[in-house]
Amino acid sequence: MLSRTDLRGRAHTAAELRRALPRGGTDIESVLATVAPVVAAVRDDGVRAALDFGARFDGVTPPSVRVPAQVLEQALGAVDPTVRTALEESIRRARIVHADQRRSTTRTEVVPGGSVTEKWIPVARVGLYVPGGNAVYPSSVIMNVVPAQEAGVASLVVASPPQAAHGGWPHPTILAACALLGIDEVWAVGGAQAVALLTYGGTDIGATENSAGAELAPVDLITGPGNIYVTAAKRLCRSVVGIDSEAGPTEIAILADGDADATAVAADLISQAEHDVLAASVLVTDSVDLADRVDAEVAAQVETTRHTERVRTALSGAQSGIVLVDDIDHGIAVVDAYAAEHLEIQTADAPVVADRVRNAGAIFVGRYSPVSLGDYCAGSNHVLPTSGSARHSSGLSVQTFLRGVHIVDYDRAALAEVAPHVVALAQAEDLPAHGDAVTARFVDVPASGSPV
Ligand code: HSO
Ligand code: ZN
Repeated sequence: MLSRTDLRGRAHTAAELRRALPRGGTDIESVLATVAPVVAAVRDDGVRAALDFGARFDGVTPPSVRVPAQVLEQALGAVDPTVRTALEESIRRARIVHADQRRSTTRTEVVPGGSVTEKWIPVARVGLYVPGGNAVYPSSVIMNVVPAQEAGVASLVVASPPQAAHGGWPHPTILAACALLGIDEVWAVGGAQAVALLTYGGTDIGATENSAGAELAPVDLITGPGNIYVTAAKRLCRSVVGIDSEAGPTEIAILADGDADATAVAADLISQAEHDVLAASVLVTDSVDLADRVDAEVAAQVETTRHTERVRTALSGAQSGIVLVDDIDHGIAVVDAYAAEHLEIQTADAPVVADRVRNAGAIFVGRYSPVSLGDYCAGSNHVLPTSGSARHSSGLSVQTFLRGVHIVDYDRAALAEVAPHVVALAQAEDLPAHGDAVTARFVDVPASGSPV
C-alpha cells in the first residue's frame, strides 16, 4: 500500500530531496474566486449574508448566531463523564506547558540614559475557528484556547458550524469544551462566512431571546484549522485581521532504524492517516527489513481500523510512502528537507537523533511518545506547521497571541551622543528631515549639523 522512494547511494541537496519526497498539497488558489464573493457579502451584509450562505452551502440555519449560555451549560452537563475527565486532564497539562511560555519584559540599557524595553502585550480579541462536520475535535478547542488564555487574551470568541443534528447549534462536544475552558461567547457559524464574520463583525438577527441584536464585535486575530474554503477565506481576510497559519492536511514522518517496533510504527502511520484522505504518512528508514515488516503490519491493521477506506486512500496516495536512506545521518537530512508537521524518532539514541533535527513542527522521541499522545494529552500543542512550513514557522503557542512592543526611552545626553550617527544615516538615505528632527532638539545646534 505504501509506495517506496529509494534515495540510497546518492547525495542530494536539500532542494533535490524536497522534490524527491512524497508530498501532497491543497490548491487554495482554485477556490479563491468562489470564496471572495462570500467574504465580500458578509463584510457588507454581516450576519444576514452569513446565515444565507450557511443555509445555501450546508442547509442549516441556527436559531441564533450567538449560542445562548444555557445551551453551553446543557452541553457540558450532557458530556460523557470519562470524556469530561479526559478533557480536563488535557487542559491541565496544556496549561502547565503554555504557562511556561509566557514572556517577561526585557529592558536593555543601550547606553547610560538610553534604553529599549520590550514589552509583550496580548492581542485584545481573538476568534477561534473550530470545524464541525466529520472532524469534531474538542482537543483542538483546547489547543487554541489554552495558549490564548495563558497569553492573557481578554476576549475570546469561538465560531463553529451549526449542525442540523443538534438543533442547529454547534456540536455539543465542542460546546462542552468551550464551557470547560470558560468560553462564553460562541457563534454558530461555519465555513468561509465564519472567517468573514469574525473579521468584520455583525449584529445577530437570531430569534432566540438575548440573541437578536447581540453585537458580534470583530476580532483582531483568527486562529484554528478548517477546510479549503475556510483557509481561502483566511487568506482573503489576512490584510484586515491577523491569521495564525494556513493549515494543510495532517502529516506524520517517522525516522526509524531496523530495531524499531513495526507494530507501533504502523499504528502511528495509520493514526494520522485516519484524519483525512489527503493526510500524509511517511516512514524514513535505513532498514529494508523494517520497511517490509511495517508494510505487512499496515496491511493487517488497516483491515480492522475504524476508518479503513479513508486510511487506505491516505496511505496509498502520492503524499504517503516509505523512503529508504543509507543510514540515520542520511535520514536526518531527509526529514529536515521534508520538515514534517509531526516527526517521530524511533531509533537507537532517539534523544540524540532528535536533538540533531532542525525542521519539524513537533518531535516525538522514542517508543513511548507517539503523535497521538501529543494530539491530546502530552501538554504540547497540536496546532503545528504543515506542508513544509516547519522550515520557517512554529506551532501555536503563547507567542502567537502576544505582540512585542519596543519602548524607546533616551534622555538628552544619550540622544546628543548618538545624534551625529542619525544625521549621517539620514543624509545617506536622502532623508535630511529625519536628522533635523534630532538636531532640532538642541537649540545650540544648527539644522543638519552636529550637536555640540
Ligand atoms: N493530529 C491533528 C490534531 C488532532 N488529532 C486532533 C486528533 N484530534 C493535527 O495535529
Ligand atoms: Zn491527530
